[in-house]
Amino acid sequence: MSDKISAPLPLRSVRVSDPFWSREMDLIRTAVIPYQWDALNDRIPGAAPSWWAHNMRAAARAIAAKKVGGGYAPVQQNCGFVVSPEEGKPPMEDGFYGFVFQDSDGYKWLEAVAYQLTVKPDAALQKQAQEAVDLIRAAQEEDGYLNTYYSLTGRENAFTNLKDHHELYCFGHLTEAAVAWKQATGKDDLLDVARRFGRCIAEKFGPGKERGCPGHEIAEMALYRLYEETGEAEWKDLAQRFLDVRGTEPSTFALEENRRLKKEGKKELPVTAERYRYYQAHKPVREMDEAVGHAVRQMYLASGMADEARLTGDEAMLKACERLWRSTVNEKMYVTGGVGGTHVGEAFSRPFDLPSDTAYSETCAAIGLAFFARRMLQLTPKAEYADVMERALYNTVLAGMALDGKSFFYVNPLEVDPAACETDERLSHVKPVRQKWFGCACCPPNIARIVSSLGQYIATQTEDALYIHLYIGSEIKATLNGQEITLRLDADLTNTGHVEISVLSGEAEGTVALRLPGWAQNGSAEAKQNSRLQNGYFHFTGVWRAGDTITADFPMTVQAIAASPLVRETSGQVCYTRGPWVYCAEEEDNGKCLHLLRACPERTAEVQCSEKEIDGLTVPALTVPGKRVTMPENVPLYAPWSKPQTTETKITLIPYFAWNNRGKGEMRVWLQSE
Ligand code: FUB
Ligand code: ZN
Repeated sequence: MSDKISAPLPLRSVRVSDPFWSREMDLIRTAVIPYQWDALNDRIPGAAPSWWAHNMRAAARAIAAKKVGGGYAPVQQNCGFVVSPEEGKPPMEDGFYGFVFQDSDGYKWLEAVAYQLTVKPDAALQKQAQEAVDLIRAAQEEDGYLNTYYSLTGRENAFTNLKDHHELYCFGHLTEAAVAWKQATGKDDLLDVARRFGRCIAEKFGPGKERGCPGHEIAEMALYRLYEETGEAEWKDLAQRFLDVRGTEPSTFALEENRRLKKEGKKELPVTAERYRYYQAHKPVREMDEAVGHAVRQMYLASGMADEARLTGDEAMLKACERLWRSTVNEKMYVTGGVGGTHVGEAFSRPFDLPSDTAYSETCAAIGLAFFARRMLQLTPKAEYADVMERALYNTVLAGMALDGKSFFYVNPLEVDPAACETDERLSHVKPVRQKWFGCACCPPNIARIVSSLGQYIATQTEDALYIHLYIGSEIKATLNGQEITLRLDADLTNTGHVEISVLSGEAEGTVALRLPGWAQNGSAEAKQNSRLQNGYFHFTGVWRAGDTITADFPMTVQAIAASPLVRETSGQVCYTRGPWVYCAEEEDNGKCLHLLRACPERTAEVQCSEKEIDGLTVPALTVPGKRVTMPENVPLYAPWSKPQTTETKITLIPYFAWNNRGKGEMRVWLQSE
């Protein structure tokens, strides 16, 4: 295990001032959070209903009236089915609606609010969030159980379907929110709710009790976080228990399925683990070597595993994390930092199966990849982890939200033809425009929470070293060998690639390490100390005093990128990147039929960088040389081959995150090359 285990700085120690990212964070505070609160309360006309506040209130009423589970009994459902009010009838006051994991949406919202309050206190926002906290508290049962689905539909069925029914997932999100709320406000109210639910869960599935583990992971990393916040070992023990049970035989998922089958008088299933690959429960976690199954779950599991490796020094777990990392980023990650090649089960596909148009690349999965990357960085500060984290954050995560913060993508394809996705069943998961909300709205509040906690991704520190991972302008209070210094980080990753770090106050001895980004291998960094390049970080060691500076230059060269020849879908295609940004072509700039464009990546001298305004935001755009295949009139479906006729053209590219902010149209990340 590396002796360089690092921790993110407390959120309030990193004040983001970067023009680009502060706009994103402000947008979340001023537009996204109020919008999402309205969504959770079903007040957005024309948007899919959330039912979050409805379910919470209904559960709170049922609990107050001691009528748990009395109101409404929907047919037995899987997580894939949503309960809606009966056609033409208003919702029942005591009915549960939505997906079984609907509770989690509000928890994520609350977590985002807590981060925002940490960096910028706001009494009105805190009051609103307190309403949500009070509502959640009221929806908790006497024994600590908290899940509106089961409280409203039949508590006696609680914990009978861990595989699909997400109780432990909701607990995980509740816990993440509770820790963030405690850190923001100093209040224990939500933390106590999480603890009480945690104890109710541990009572049933804790060490020495019934074997069980989450069907959708997140509880693992949330429990480690609760342990780190409170120092209470019971949470670490429960997280470990979940990790240890996962993938062992007899499979707990098979056992619970068998209990249901037996009740129905049906034939029971073999209790082997292999059948639960989709849930990452096909083998013991320390033996895992390939990213498989549902992509968000896989990323969340890997994050929890990395926490376990970090907090317990478990070498076998670390090795498993490294293998999962290699599988993810070497074989299964989109150039945009998205993961999940297939919509069938929102899942990882086989290695190198990365189709552009049918891609799933769920926003939450890219967020999960950023979680995993940050944790791998904490274990070992290697630039490649930060490269991937940056790729996910700057591209797929941001693409998940419109520039005005009021509509969202769940699926993030790399090629869109609106006419195709509006008519072709195989593309029914791909939306050509962002949506106001979703029946399954996991992604929008997930974006809100990760962007609001951006400070946790910029830097991490050990006892004697501060690692700068992301070049996002900010003021950072760090501690080196017990002494505090305040640094200012200025960075321009939209134009020059110039970075400056200056010590504003304090004096401390130790190392300040700067990442050499994968996209700027000829970059340089200078300070009064000599630097040592290790694992892709320039290490500057010495005494730091006010006025000291480090300057770095990371050339923002435009790069033409090809995928491995093993990726069938992008064979012969090229995509452009510049710094952390991945680019795409849109119909708005380049006309229809983007598949007829031919990029000319060898003509590098003709590439131009410029600025473009998109919905009020100035983004760095590119113009690259290319050709357009001409289409003669009345061309038959088949004709004798002849060299395609082309005309010279300039292809305009914009950063992928900003696509679809100028109306509906075609989009392509990968262009055919000449
Ligand atoms: O199942 C909960 C969340 O909903 C998952 O993380 C997403 O993939 C969506 O299925
Ligand atoms: Zn999602």
